[in-house]
Amino acid sequence: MRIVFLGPPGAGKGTQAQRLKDYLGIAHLSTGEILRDAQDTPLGQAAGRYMLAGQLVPDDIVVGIVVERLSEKDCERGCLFDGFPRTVPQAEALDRMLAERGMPLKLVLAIDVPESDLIARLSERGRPDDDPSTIAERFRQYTALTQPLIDYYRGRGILRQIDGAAAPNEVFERIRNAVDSTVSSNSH
Ligand code: B4P
Repeated sequence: MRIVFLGPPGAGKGTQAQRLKDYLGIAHLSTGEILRDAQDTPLGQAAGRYMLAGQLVPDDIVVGIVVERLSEKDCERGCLFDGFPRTVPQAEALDRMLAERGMPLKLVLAIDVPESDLIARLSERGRPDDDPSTIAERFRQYTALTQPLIDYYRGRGILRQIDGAAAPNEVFERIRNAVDSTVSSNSH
């Protein structure tokens, strides 16, 4: 099973991907986490400058990371893409990578949360890229570059929108229902 988590900054992609990974027993690929873990390397330092400015890291850097991670053994059984793709060129690159492996994308979960809730969540978390002006830039980048992916995947019939404005356990129940119904319709 290949699943993408889409959503604005702070929608809970990382929070829910952790739970779904445990539920399905498949690999979890978070580009944000990989980039943060690489902060002591030249690549991580280059990426960190974009992240601290609230901007997306260039597509070639991110796609390179995903190509490498996807070739690891644990991704053979399936993978949750958390925060990737975030641009149309990244989505096209993912299509090519999965086609080469004969592993089509089955489901895209788009988590919706009102912007006022997102600002409150991120301000509370307090990561270095969670200060007010950086948050504002991250929202601008999301609207301009990532939101078009909603239509990209809706057109394929694999998009499910999830209301993410609830407690994490409740949001997970909604996600689990969407995943279970996709699994059962794929098995027919
Ligand atoms: P990410 O690491 O993907 O992070 P995010 O969008 O900030 O957060 P996420 O939606 O995962 O929210 P979380 O569960 O943590 O990206 C960070 C940066 O990396 C990007 O800005 C970009 O610069 C770069 N990057 C990553 N991928 C990239 C790509 N593909 N291309 C280019 N650049 C890329 O939740 C947030 C907070 O809310 C937490 O404190 C959590 O505890 C809380 N929370 C979660 N669910 C909640 C709920 N239901 N109710 C209340 N609080 C909740």
